[in-house]
Amino acid sequence: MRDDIIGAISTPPGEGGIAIVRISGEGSIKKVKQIFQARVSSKDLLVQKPFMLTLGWLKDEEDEILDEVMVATMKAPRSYTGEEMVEINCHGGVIPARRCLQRVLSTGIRLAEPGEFTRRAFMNGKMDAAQAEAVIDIIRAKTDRGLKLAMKQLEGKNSDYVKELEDFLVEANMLVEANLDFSEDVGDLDYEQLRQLLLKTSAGIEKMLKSGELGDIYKEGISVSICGKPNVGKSSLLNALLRKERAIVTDVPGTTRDLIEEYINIKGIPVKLIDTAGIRETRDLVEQIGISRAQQAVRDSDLVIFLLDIEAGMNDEDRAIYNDIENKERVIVLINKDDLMVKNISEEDTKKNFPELKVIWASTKEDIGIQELEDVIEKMAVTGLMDYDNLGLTVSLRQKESLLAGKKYIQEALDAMGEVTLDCLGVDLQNAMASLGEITGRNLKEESINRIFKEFCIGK
Ligand SMILES: Nc1nc2c(ncn2[C@@H]2O[C@H](COP(=O)(O)OP(=O)(O)OP(=O)(O)O)[C@@H](O)[C@H]2O)c(=O)[nH]1
Ligand SMILES: [Mg+2]
Repeated sequence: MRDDIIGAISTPPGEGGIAIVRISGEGSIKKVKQIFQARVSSKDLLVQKPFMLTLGWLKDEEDEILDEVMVATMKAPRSYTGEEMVEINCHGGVIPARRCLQRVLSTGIRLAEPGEFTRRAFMNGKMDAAQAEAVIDIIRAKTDRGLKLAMKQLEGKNSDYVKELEDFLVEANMLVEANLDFSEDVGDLDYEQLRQLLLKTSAGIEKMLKSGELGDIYKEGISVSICGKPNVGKSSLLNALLRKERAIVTDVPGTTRDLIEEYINIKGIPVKLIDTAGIRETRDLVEQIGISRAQQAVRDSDLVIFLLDIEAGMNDEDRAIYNDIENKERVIVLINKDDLMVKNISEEDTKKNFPELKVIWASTKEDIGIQELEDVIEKMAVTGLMDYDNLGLTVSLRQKESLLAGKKYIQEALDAMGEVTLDCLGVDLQNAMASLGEITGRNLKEESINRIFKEFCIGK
């Protein structure tokens, strides 16, 4: 672990009110003192109270003023990284921030690697691995709900939950070890007690995995494609959901020829909406390509809205499109243009044709059924997972792998109980503990640590 002084611009590039250059490492304040002159000349950064801002100027090599800045100092271990830190607030904008950073680096401070500040926080015990992963989720949160979940992880909710499970394993391991060492004193191993402990742990892991699946929906979102034959109102539906005229709408069949993707937030779930070209037989090459893209989008998306035009009714063309959709349980049927007088689709028709499916009667023109559609999308996205809502955990891919490995070892122990020697059982338990231990990352290998931080940006 390197412990030199690192620096980076921590605010995003571009124009802004201010930009912040962050510096961390033993001796940071002394370095900045060399290039900073306080407005009130008696103020000395070295003795300034931590977390207080000092106004002054950043000076270049010729002692000319580079920028007017505010400087905050923090002393170890009371900082983000746990090290001595300085934050220089300079004027926002690409050039001031870059010049400020250059000046900082000219004092011998090294440019930080992506995620290095957070990595140092992790190394210095300021946060565990699960919490470090939460930092990236916070930065990338797409909805309030996603942010809330990430904040819980940062507070240590995942870690607390895993620790509870680890305690069960420790207890189980103690039972086994006691019998290994002093079998005459303790009598035979209470297999039933051991079994209960392992089942409890395994159930806890399963709950965490399910909660993670739910968390993923709020974190990563889902994709929803809109399909149907030309002119049924697919683009009108996209616009209605977006509440803006995004896609071209005309009464000419075959208006949309390419995929149109837009993001919306449905009750905290980030949803990628995909409007597609109306599917039909055509000799037009461009339209053909659009249609094959539409079919691919329907295959790839999590949910499919299948549109029908109430006036046009349902003909063989519609039936063919519907029959081509795989996994019908992810389909929502939307009968559009319900504002029209002429209705060629009745409730009996839909009951007959889509007995298992959710059918919504809508008019994109009159804004009817759009709210209901949103409700249905939300409900379908979280089907089977709502029971785990109260746990409120998000689980990263890395954590998921550790949980699955832990579960596998516990299952092995359960299967082998009574059939193998106690020390074999002990090995399974040790492996299970090691797997769960990876989540908070006490004994994480360099490679896994790198994996956590490789997604970070510079300056975080
Ligand atoms: N009366 C009525 N007309 C609608 C409604 N929704 C769409 N339309 C009309 O239907 C026509 C086709 O709408 P689009 O949204 O372009 O249909 P589309 O399915 O995207 O068509 P393609 O892109 O050609 O596949 C337009 O003239 C719309 O104004 C509705 O709810 N009621
Ligand atoms: Mg269209």
